[in-house]
Amino acid sequence: MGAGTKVTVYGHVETVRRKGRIAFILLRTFDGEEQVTVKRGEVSDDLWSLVEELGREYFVRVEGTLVQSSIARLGREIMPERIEVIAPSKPTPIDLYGKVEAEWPTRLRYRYLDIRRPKVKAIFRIRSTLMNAAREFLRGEGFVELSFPIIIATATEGGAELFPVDYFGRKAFLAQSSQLYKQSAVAAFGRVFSIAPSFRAEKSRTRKHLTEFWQIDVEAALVSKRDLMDLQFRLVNHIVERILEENERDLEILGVKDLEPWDGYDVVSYDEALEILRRKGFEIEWGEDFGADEERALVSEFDRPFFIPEFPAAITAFYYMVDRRDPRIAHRIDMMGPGPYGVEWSSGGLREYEPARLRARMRELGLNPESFGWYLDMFEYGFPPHGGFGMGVERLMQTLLRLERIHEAALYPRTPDIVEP
Ligand code: AMO
Repeated sequence: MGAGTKVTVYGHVETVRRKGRIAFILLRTFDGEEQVTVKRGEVSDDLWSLVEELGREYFVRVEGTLVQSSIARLGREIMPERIEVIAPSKPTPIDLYGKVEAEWPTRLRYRYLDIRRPKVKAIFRIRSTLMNAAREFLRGEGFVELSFPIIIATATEGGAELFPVDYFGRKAFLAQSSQLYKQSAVAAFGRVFSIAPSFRAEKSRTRKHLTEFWQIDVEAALVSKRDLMDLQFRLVNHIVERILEENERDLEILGVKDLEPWDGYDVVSYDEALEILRRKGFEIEWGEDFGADEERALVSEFDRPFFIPEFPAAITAFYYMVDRRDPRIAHRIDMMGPGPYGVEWSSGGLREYEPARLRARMRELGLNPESFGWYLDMFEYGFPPHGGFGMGVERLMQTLLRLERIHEAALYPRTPDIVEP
């Protein structure tokens, strides 16, 4: 749009400032903002009196001429010929414009209004880029995108964290992950992924837990642990590059200045991670998983992503492969985001694909192999060695966008306390 162009814009009225015979309407459009400058005498009396009636969040249509202006804050302004109120607004219960945000619980209560704020919109435009970039990257690497069932009959990530579904009188659950299904598909396609919601009935009220979150779930035949680490590293860097290309203004709105692709990643053994933590005063024994405090302390030591490429077998899920020489170790790989906003971004690893070993492993972990009927059976039919990972979309956003709490990365976050709106 150049100077003096006829335009029609739609938007919400943010402010109307009147200075004598001139009024400035700041309009929030779907993808930015516009200033409408109304001069008494130059517009019809009807239009001038309509300006008097405009209130915040009125949704209006403006027809006029767009002109460049060196004094307007946006460098341009619209001189209106017609303004039409399409939908008026009640006064909003939260301030959508001020620098000071409403308290988080209040923002959530009115989330449908909160998401109109430029900062919130910036987060979700970036999320849109992230989703697309992940898809684009994985397809480029020869992965086939599939959709797996959301209503399933088995726990995949621990029985206590299931949301039950009454499935015509039978017991079913919301999927905790695509784990069993993505593995099944790898024998057919070789390289598969899905981007889908996961549901965990965890009563965790932390800065990094949601009860409904999205995973980039990836599985590949014939991969090494190094392949899995490289793939994830390149995936994350591709996402970062795309965000930098497509969301410059959004990053500015969010005040994120130092996002850039990383020059590499570190690999930190479980034992080394224990050492770092002990040096920092944590009392943690070999065999324990890292709690929230430990994780925070660990990631703050790093300024680029790192992988922990093995874990004690006793604390890893049944589907991870146990080392053939050292049964205390399982080939689970966690990818950790670095820095003050760092969190675990993904878990993954090599899978057990020999049915007898898998059965024994389930028993060891106190699971009943009988309840994994089809999943165990499928490994009897020429199943290729494979591995994969599940990366949390909101977790990744939390680190990249420096979000204090993960909930800000979900349009309508679900927590133990919140299921509405
Ligand atoms: P895991 O349970 O570690 O592994 O989940 C994978 C990733 O999903 C994210 N995540 C969460 N994000 C927000 N809120 C939660 N409550 C939450 N729980 C997990 C994290 C985590 O790293 N099937 C395996 C993955 C695999 O091995 O392929 C799994 O689900 O980013």
